[in-house]
Amino acid sequence: MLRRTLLAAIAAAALPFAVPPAAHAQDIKPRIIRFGYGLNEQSNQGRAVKVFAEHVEKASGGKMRVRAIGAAALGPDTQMQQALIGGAQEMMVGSTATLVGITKEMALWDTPFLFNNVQEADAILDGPIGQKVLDRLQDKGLVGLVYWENGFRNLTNNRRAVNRLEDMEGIKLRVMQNPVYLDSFKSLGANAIPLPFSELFSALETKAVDGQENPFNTILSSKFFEVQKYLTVTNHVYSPWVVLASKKWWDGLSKDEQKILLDAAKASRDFERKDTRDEAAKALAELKAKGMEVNELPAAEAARMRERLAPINAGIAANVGQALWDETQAELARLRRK
Ligand code: KDG
Repeated sequence: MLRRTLLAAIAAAALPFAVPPAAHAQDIKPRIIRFGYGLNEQSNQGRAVKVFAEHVEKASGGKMRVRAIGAAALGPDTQMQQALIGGAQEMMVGSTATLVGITKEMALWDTPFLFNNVQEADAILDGPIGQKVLDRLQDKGLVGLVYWENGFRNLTNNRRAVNRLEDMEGIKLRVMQNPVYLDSFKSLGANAIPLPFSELFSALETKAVDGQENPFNTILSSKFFEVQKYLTVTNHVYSPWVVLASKKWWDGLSKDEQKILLDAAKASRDFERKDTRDEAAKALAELKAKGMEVNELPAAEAARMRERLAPINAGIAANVGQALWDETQAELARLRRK
């Protein structure tokens, strides 16, 4: 009897704190993650952010929700990077090339002709070297989760078909805000003009610039074919995107929440690479169908381009550190011996 009375008393005392399951669920607001990106929603970048969001919501049972904000509505890459560092925005995906002002080791990925194919890119980026570069972001207030594929970059312009290096002479070419891209295209004879991606279409449309360079996917999804006549296939550099989180925000998450985000980032990376490659395989034919005049830079001219750009590598090696440069070259040599 005494035991039953005691239990009843404890239950009665606890009553005010017991929250019915339904009310409990309503009381916990989902954690909202603002995820900014620069291309439009229909692009390979936009599709991959959607996949990331779906994974996060499913794995967290709705407790974490990603608000995907595209078309540089939260500003260009550099502005979003600062917002993450300050903790005013949770996540973004953008070019590694625009990160070199924050983490100099990111310049490794700007190296012209570094990768011969996507297999090499995946092996290096997803291996110890790629992780080492991501880790350098930590003391700058950013967490690099995974690399996505922007892709091999190609040249478009409105002045002339580029069949030999001399055809680059005097072309006002928009480049990313990055010293290697600036120096590379200056050394090729172009008048290189750094601009954020968000200003590129209007700069082409108003003829503030004559041309630009980007992967086929971006040329298609950003409708550059509407304002560009000539497309020259150069594959002059493989360009990664990187999925970033604010370290201020990330450090406040539980280990379970961090694992959900990292797992979703890896799943979206695998989706994005396949989606991007499938789209790129068809993009060239689509761009021709849209009226672009397409040519392949002849092999002899591509060799001249590599030769002309080779001196840039010494500057990159000094910038990223000779040890990291040598490790990357050695790993690439190993992969190519397989
Ligand atoms: O957010 C968009 C940019 O990060 C990306 O597309 C970079 O390739 C790029 C460019 O040309 O700016």
